[in-house]
Amino acid sequence: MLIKSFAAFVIVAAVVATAWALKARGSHAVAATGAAAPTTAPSAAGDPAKPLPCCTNLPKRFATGPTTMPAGMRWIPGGEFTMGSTTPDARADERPLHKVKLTGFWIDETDVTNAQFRKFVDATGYVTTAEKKPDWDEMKKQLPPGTPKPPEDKLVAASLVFHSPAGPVPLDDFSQWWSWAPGADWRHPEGPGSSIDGKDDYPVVQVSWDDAVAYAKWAGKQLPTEAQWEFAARGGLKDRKYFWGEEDPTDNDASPHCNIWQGHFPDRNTGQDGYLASSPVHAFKPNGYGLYDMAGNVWQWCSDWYRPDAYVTDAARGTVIDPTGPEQSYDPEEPYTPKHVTRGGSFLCNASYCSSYRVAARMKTSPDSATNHTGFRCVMAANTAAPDAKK
Ligand SMILES: [Ca+2]
Ligand SMILES: [Cu+2]
Repeated sequence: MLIKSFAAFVIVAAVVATAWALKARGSHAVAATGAAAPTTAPSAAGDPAKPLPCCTNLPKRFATGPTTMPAGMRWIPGGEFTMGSTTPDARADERPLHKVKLTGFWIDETDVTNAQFRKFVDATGYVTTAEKKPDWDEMKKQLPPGTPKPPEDKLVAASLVFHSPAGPVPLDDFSQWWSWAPGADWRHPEGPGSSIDGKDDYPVVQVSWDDAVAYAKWAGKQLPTEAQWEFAARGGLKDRKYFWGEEDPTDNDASPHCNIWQGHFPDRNTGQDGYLASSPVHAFKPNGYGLYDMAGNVWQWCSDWYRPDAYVTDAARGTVIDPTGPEQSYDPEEPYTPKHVTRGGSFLCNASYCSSYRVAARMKTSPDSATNHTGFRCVMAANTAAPDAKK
């Protein structure tokens, strides 16, 4: 059964912490993927997609990265960029603008797909967070002191699922469209009765941050830092609002750039972009770096802890190099709940509500939360051995 009331929602708050974020930020966020492959190893000179005329025959010991292109990954040349946004629709935590310098890295062209995640689960027997009964002793650490223990029939394996309400609802009450759904997990993203049959090339969803990290470790990769994610998402464009430029998405785009919500959130989705929910990872055109779904489709976990003032701290340090985020999470909207950053927005994002498909938009979600619009992709350092091509 689904929890319908806000009160009941609060009770299971530890695993649904993201929903607060959405509510408080005016976002429904709780929440992508590929292109052509470089043919040469990355070098200190940068972009491996461009053969280096003078050093393609250098001995391997001069190379700084894998000598073969990791399958399904793209090389993001290092560089300096301006992180954050000050556009009128930018949220407070996207400010101030600050300079970031990054070492080059590999990043998955697409979000991790159902087929890829299945390989991981088949190989390891891994059980995801959503498939486990919540541990009240852990949950209560993330809740205000004195929060009563939920009834046993709510403390079951479950996850958050979006349901479109029948009509317009107040946008400050996310419980109108998020339900705590027993039986919802990565194989059943919308709960019992739903499945991922025929969706091998869709992004895996209903994965917690812990699940994403477990997958990444198995694949010999990592989750991207927030700075890596934003740099990669910008696709080589400088100071743009979207990976395609400045043009705001509309409900009638002849050629939509990404999978978001058209119509009236959350009760009427026209699906004008072709998808009412998530889309296959190659459904929309990639960005300038050949990366798919760096806006819309599903949110993507990053490695960083979330703090709203993270950029204030970074800006005070001058140009920051390969930042990994704050040492500890703090979200004043939910001070007891640690949260990691999510990026990219999802098929639920709409300009009226959160426009989180902007390259600088940030969201935050507790590590044990999973939803049917959150997935992830991985990165790999340049000096890592190329992982199994299929992972
Ligand atoms: Ca859509
Ligand atoms: Cu959104």
